[in-house]
Amino acid sequence: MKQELIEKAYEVARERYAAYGIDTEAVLDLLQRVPLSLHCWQADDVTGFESAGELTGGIQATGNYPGKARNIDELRQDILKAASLIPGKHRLNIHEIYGEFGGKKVDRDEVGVEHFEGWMQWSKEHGMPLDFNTTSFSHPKSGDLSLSNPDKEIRDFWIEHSKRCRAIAEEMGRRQGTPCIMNLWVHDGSKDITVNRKLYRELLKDSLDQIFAEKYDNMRDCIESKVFGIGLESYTVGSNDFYIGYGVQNNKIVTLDTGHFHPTESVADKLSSLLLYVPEVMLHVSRPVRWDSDHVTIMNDETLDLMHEIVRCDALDRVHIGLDYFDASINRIGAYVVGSRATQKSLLQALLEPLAQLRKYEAAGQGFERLALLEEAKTLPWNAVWDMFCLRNGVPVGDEFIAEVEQYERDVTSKRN
Ligand code: RNT
Ligand code: ZN
Repeated sequence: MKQELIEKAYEVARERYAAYGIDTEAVLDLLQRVPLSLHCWQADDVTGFESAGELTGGIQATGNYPGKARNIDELRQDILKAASLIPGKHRLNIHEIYGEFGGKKVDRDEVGVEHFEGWMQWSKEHGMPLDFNTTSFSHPKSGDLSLSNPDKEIRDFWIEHSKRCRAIAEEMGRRQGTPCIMNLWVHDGSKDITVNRKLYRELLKDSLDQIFAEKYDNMRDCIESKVFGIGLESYTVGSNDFYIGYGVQNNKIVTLDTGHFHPTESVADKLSSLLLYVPEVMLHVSRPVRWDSDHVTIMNDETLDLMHEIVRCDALDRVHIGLDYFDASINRIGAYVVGSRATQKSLLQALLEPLAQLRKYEAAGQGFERLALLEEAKTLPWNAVWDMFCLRNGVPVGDEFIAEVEQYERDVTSKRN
């Protein structure tokens, strides 16, 4: 797009917003300072580098679009390509199974900082701080129960794994000078009617107590609940109630994955409650199509509502925005870019909301005026501000990134088989 056109449109937008008392320059500055935590697993359908075994743990990546990253170099190359098409500076969220194991069998209870040395160097080189995740799935000991397994040997195995992951996260955080956020999600649950529900939850609670016993300064723990997994439909040990209780009692960050709630439940509405009781919230922004299907995030009502709530709660410094989806049916780099940009576009609209005026109306009981302004705000020229954001960040404006993704496909990913 012509720079001149972008600048002209932005000038008009700036004036339109100024009429509502909104300074678009200040908004652009703010948006610039909000990193997304990009999930590394969109590049290779949650495969990782530990083994070529199947994905288990009640999650599934469907589709077989060609060109998936087959090794760490390809994965890094793809992530950098995606990042070059997303405005701003971002973080990278990796799972334990993405370590550099050098072709050796390193079991999950043997993993150490050395397996992430390369990642830490790479992260420094590219200015992408790391976040981290324990990995309970896709392993012979995953079964239906990991941290809540009544078999002490299996449970201890996963406790050891999780403790080691925290130590790795601590080292990442120490070196990058910004805390590494470590997410703990375990798939534990059962397919059919379960009569010992309390037992497994007691075990999970005890495992978490053991895992979190060591205090660290450079990493933060977050815990992620879920409604159900595939093949684990009747019972999830780490339910929403379970982790909210645990998070409140132990001052842990709670992770809200937008695919992990009942379809009509508003995840956005949870923020203003949770933020009263837990220190921070981590988001896994996804698009659940009828269930936790991990479709690519788009700028739909759910994503917009979520971003609006962060801003309305004045909680940009307490909510971490991570992405979590894995679509194997379309170009994977394109999937990264679409989901990331959709999240940022939603956040931008939230930042441009004429909130002061809306709140005045609300306080005065002027329901019609509030509704009317909310509707008008939807079509204010936020898109011109978005284009300016892209322009200033030196990334493609508008749909220009499509051609870049296609070019990369021709040059790089289509040559993989
Ligand atoms: C699964 C959880 C979890 C995973 C990733 C791979 O339902 O959402 O966050 O998607 O850790
Ligand atoms: Zn998630």
